[in-house]
Amino acid sequence: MGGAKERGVSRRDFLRAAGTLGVSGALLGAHVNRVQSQEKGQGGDGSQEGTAHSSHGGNETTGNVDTSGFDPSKFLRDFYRGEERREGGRTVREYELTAEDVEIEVAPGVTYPAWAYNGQVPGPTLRATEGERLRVVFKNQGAHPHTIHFHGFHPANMDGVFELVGPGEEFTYEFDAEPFGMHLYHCHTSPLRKHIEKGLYGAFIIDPEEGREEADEMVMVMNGFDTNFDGENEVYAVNTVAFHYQKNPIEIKKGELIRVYVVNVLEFDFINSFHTHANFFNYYPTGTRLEPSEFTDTKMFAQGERGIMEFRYDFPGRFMFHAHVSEFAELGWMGLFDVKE
Ligand SMILES: [Cu+2]
Repeated sequence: MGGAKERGVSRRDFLRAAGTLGVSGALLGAHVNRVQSQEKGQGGDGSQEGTAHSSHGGNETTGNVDTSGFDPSKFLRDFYRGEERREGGRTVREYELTAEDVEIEVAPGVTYPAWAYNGQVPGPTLRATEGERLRVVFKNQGAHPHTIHFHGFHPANMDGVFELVGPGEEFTYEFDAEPFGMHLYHCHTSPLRKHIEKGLYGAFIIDPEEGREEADEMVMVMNGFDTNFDGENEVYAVNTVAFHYQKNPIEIKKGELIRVYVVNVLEFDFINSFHTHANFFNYYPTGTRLEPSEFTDTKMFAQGERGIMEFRYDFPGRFMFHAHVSEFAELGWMGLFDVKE
């Protein structure tokens, strides 16, 4: 394996195998397109040999993922606010999260045996307002012990680290929503890397009491999948499905404020990134301050790093967004905004 890695072809070999072994042939399209791109001088080491076609820069998969169970286009703007009630003069939100073992499709015909909250990867995007009381009823219907570790403030026994919840067991986390910002939750059972990489994570948004400016809001969880279990990711994405937003561009309105809650949960790779084409965004690290720290078009993210991006598009048309780690982009982490008049 080391030799293959040194030549920098192990992930590409996987994609080739996905085609030739008849697993699906789906990602083979991505492989072929990428080789063509490399031959045309768009990067890569140029050592690949293949048949050149006219497609240029057309990194994509052939075929479609079945989105009847999990649709990244719906997930994008789907916020789980729990069941709201009043208790002792304050708002309490009660959520239910259940860990399950499920097969998910991360590229056409390429399935992954995931561990998932509520049967989906990422888990639902939890949303609350600062100061509210949150109650999260966690049921473990998977085959391994799991927990939920929330980023934010809470007592030690609500930290989801030592109180392992075994298969068939249940645990209720209860704490106040603070501080406001863009956070995440994930399983914290050891080996941690495995429990995160398998899919037990989600975004956790706490809105400031005074709210934020009205915007078209969306969530992007940067993730990846080790589909051949070699300790490397073969598929990269935002919201799980490789190239989903490339094939199903995100429609936004010209001039409208767009707010993207973004988090990097990628395992195995140390760094991820987010780049917007033909535009710059205001960036709010962790979303914990109301003033942006930066106006840029590219941000780097370590694992667990997250923030809020705000921008408007002044020109109609299709604009790419992708990881500025080129290989991630070519293996699925790429999408389009379709700006409408
Ligand atoms: Cu776990």
